[in-house]
Amino acid sequence: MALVLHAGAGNKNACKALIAAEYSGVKVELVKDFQMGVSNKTPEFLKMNPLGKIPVLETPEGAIFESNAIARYGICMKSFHFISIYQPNIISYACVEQWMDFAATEIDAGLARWLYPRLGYGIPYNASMEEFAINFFKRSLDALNTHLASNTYLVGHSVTLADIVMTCNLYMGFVRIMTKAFTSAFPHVERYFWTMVNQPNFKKVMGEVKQADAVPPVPSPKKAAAPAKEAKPKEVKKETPPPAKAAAEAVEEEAPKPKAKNPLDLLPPSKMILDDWKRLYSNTKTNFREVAIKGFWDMFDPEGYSLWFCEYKYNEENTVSFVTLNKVGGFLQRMDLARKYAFGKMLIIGGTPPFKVKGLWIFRGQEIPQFVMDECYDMELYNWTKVDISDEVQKERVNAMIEDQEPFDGEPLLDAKCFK
Ligand SMILES: N[C@@H](CCC(=O)N[C@@H](CS)C(=O)NCC(=O)O)C(=O)O
Repeated sequence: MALVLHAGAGNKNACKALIAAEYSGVKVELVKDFQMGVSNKTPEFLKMNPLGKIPVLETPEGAIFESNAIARYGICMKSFHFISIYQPNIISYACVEQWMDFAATEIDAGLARWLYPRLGYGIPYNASMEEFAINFFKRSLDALNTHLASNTYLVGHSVTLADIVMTCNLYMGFVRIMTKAFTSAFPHVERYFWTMVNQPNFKKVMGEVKQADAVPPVPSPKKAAAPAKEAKPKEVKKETPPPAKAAAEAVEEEAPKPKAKNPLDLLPPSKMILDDWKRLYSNTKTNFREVAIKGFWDMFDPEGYSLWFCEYKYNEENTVSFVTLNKVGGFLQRMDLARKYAFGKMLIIGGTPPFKVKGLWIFRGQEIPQFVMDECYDMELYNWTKVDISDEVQKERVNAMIEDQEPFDGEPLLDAKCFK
């Protein structure tokens, strides 16, 4: 009779048990009609795992939770597989345990610190914490990469339980957040991962695995968990809904309200038409100084618009180039709400880390619009200084930023992004 595994299909922790079962020949079946957030919160389920987490394996002698323990159980039920998959001596056995612990505490935990805030799971997103999480995770991947440079499998010369656990933990990273641009720095981990997921026993459970082609965007702060002081009493009493329901509710909460007029539309008309400037900027391909920069100052209306320099407050944390670029890209996406009232240039500066992020913005009005400060949380990650256009040095800095002048502040540009 098959043992029943309580989990949804595709759960990477459940995959450990299912793949281990494929290797050992133990029959394990997924429970029917499992519903995350519902099935694992019933009194019967909580008797099996008081944490209410999946997976749980029901056996004739009682239930087991913790995916590694379940996978071990599945393997140990067939003693000859215990030998082959755990290796035949104490040191190899210890090495299998070592890599299983490494997979849990370094790979899985490290990945969760990076991925979960982006998915809006519990940990709130924070740019500097993300930087830390990625560096922590890369250190673990580096160690794994070094080991795999001279080993096909984690222990010995065939698949062990350590490979099953490690691959399932890496799986979540490869499919959700670790793009090719990220994993190419760890070629032996890549080779190992793709070799493992293409083993027939893995493939039966995981199917065709497709690597993430983009890092999930940072959730908007509105959708992320609100701080306790902002929670309304009515909402506090509500039972936490399952993720799908929570997502549906979030959409409902954001139903469009009647739009109030933007105060910037009530300002006295300006002779500067921002769209004309954006067009000129985009269409000027040669003689940029003479055409675009000159045209900018001819058009610029210092009464209707203001110019601002910004500088990222935590430049010393910009140690990973693609994370820095993503951070700036995300900022520009979130500025979409200001497209009618703003133009911006963001320079990512430096030939080696840490990269410096500096920008120039034109905003309608004499202040940074309040709705931008309120709605785009990136704004507070930067120091903002109003440009004094009577100062020729500052004016020249504006020109250099519009033009992507290189070197900038004595350093090469990693990239320059434009908001228009
Ligand atoms: N260390 C546990 C982790 C289990 C776990 O975090 N399960 C998640 C799904 S992957 C869960 O059930 N979450 C539901 C909850 O937190 O209520 C294991 O390896 O089994």
